Amino acid sequence: MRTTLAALAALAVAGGPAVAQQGVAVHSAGNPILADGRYYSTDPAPVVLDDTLYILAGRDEAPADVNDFIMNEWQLLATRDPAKGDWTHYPAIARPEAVFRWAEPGRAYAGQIVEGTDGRLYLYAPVLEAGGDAKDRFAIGVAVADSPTGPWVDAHPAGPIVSQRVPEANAIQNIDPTVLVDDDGRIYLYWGTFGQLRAIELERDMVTPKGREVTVEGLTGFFEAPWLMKRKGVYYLLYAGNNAGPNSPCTPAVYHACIAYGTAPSPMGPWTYRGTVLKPVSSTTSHPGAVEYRGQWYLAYHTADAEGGGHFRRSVALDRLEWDDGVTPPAIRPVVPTRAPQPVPPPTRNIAAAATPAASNQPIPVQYWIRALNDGIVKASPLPPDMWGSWTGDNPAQQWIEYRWPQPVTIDGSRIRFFADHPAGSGEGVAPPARWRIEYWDRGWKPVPRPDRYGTAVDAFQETRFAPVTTRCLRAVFQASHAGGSNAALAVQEWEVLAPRVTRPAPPAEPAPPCAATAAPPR
Ligand code: FUB
Repeated sequence: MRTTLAALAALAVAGGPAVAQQGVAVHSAGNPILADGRYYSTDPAPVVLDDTLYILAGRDEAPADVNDFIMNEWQLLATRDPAKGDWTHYPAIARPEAVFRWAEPGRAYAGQIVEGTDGRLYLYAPVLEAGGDAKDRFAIGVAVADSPTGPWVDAHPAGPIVSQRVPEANAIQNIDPTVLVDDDGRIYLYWGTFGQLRAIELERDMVTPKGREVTVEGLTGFFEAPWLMKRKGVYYLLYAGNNAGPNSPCTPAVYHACIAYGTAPSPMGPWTYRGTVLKPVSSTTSHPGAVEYRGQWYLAYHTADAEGGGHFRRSVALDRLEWDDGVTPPAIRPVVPTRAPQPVPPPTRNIAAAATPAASNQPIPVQYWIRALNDGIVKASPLPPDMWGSWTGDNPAQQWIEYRWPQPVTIDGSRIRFFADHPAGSGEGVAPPARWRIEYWDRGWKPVPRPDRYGTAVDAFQETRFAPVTTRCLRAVFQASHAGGSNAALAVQEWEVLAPRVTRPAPPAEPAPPCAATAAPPR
């Protein structure tokens, strides 16, 4: 890159067609880097320029109860000492419609900045192409600048370099570009989502296709968010994978993603799947970017862990990425995600966190996440992995969820939060139960004594008080509002169980065993 950091700062104030911003100093106590919820940051793409580690990120702006990618601009984080946590934040370095004459505002999805062979910087940016009759109008534009903070100008004013029309017709969603400028100056672009991965070589001008667009195979569970890089002559492709299932090395719940990777001996493949780099994070999407800075490799990704965070209010995190050079090709060791020190939660009457959850429907459909029942997280607009549920399959009219504690506990109340997307009795989607009850184990399942009420309303906790019982297992037994089959679906976002006094419940070291000799549903 031709510019120095001092020149960058001057350029940043100067502005331009895509108005660049001056940076703001931010101290981060750990992950996520921006944690206070003022700015959400997503889809990180790290790049080292002038001995500075930059992270290009999108910006989530969805309200807490909106499940949508509201993303109007890209932002930038910069540091010379990631361990110290001193960052400079450039909150708005480019907007789609300001950079690309042919683009619509919004949907500033996952981009990447790379340094071209000419020393200038190129931003590969998925945006919505205005007009046109493509079924999916996402397209990849390329902007050029001399500073990562901009001003960014369209490097290919004729339009996107990839769309459903160019360089050749395709029927995929053309987002999530990743670019490698190889040691020999050749340039490779990968992109794709929803299980479709494409690659193409580009000319040295960084925008003109060279050869054909190819469909990439061999990367087990590829979902989206490819990240192409090279180390010691080996090509690596990191990506968000979502091959889900109870024994999946990636993720048990289909709405979640792990970060997986593969290797190849040449930039266009063939690719061999190598394993998981990062387990699923707290947001449904996961998105990798990896880079070496001052001799240490880092993985950038995003989570829902910032204040007020969510699946559409994500925040960038950065952790060390280590290599196993004792194998061929060198392997990426699983990344250990870290978080800034968290305040000790106040003592609580809710002892659900100390229990192992279970449910009558086995296997639980892969979009749900039974551990959501007692994770303490309640969302205004939850997605399936935020809850236990029974949609799909052949459900009996009666279903249950259960908590098992390692030792007997004394309890006298419950707070449950049902989810529904259809009213009771509609026979469609997920509905609240017609009625329900709580049972405890005492050499058999028995109704809790003197329950005061069993509310069935959704989107608010329904509290039930009962006379104290001491037990190791507790069940909520639901009668679906539909007679059975796939229409008898139920869902619970959170289930709290209350002890008479406050404690600090800790998760069980090992899954607690069932109380009943058999796991047969109660009568
Ligand atoms: O941020 C929008 C989309 O979410 C990205 O394009 C995907 O990679 C996922 O992170």
